[in-house]
Amino acid sequence: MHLDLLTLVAMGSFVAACAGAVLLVAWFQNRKLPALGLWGLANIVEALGIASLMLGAALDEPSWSLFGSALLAFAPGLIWKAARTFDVKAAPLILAVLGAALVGAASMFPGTLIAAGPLSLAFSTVYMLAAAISLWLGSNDSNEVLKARWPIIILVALHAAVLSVGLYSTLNGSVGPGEIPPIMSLFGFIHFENIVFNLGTAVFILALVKERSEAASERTARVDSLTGIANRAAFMENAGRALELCRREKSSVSVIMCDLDRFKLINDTHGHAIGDTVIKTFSEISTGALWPNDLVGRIGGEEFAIVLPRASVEMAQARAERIRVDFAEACCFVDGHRVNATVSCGLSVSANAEETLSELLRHADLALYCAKAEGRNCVRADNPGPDGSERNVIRVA
Ligand code: GH3
Ligand code: MG
Ligand code: MG
Repeated sequence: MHLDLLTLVAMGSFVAACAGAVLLVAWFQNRKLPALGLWGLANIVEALGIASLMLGAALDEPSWSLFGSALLAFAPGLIWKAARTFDVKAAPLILAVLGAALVGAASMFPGTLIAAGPLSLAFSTVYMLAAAISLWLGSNDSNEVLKARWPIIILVALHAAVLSVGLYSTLNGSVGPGEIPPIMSLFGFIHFENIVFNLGTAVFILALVKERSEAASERTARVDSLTGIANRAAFMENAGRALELCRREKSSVSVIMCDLDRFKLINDTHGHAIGDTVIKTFSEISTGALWPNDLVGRIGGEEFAIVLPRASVEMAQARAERIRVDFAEACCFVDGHRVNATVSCGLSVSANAEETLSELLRHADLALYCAKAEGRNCVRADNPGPDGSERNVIRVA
């Protein structure tokens, strides 16, 4: 089968239209992903642009060629907008349309119609470069690592490079007006790369969106919705890792269990909304008292656990005491209600982190039980006996 450049160009238009349709369907299914819609629209605009150029050449009608060149400058503008929208950055439509508008405007003057093609290529190169840079800058966000971002950055940057080579060759006059270059030429390669670009970016933008939504669901599954801190599962996982680190370092580790006092009564007296505010206030106070490697999690309704790596018993006691006092002060009044909420804390310490997390939590729980039994609003520490076997609970405050 003999493949000529015109057939390859027509295939490029068809592939762009198909890729655009797939992305638009994906966007219709989830309207919260505007980047997909914009990228799909860009592909459709490009398909129409190529078709218009071909029509212009076939009919020898310059207005179709001009329209095609303008569309081919608009499509990369939309890709730039899509890339920025994906990272929630501003991308005014006027800037995305600017290239197409200037291509159209520049061709209005007598004798300048010939400039439409190169000008369109120049804008396309700039938009692609800007899109690649924007996607690359987005990868610096340490809260979100998306593997599928890199193939897109590479494809977009490569496309910008190929377009710039096309622009250079066009300006160099390597192809005369109206002349169709052979398939085995630079222009054949450019159109082939265009097909790879449209197919590749469509696949990877879908993968990127999927990766982001999966990462978001995973984050949501690990965070307590009321307080925004780690939930039980995430806390246990993180705490297990922190404990393992302390064990390897043979450093001490402390665990504090906190349980809000007579919380059922607070709910019954002041309502569930006030109860929720009290829980949120406790989470804010305990988070504020943490040092960089400390961990806190909501492990039950009104129960929280804290892990303090490398903390001695004195340090853990001081931290628990500070949380207790600050919380009692903050929750004296809540939204105009005299709530007088307090918290009881139990803590356990392991000198070289040899105990398991569940053992440490159990010992902290025993100390917490004593704090409750001894009147609440206090801190008790579970203390290993001198030989590490016998344990007794000591009064802290
Ligand atoms: P104690 O001092 O012995 O700990 O008594 P308590 O009343 O705090 O303990 P209890 O276990 O009897 O009650 C806990 C209450 O916490 C019961 C439950 O309705 C309430 N609770 C659990 N989760 C939430 C929540 O998300 N919001 C609110 N407002 N209340 C909650
Ligand atoms: Mg409880
Ligand atoms: Mg309680």
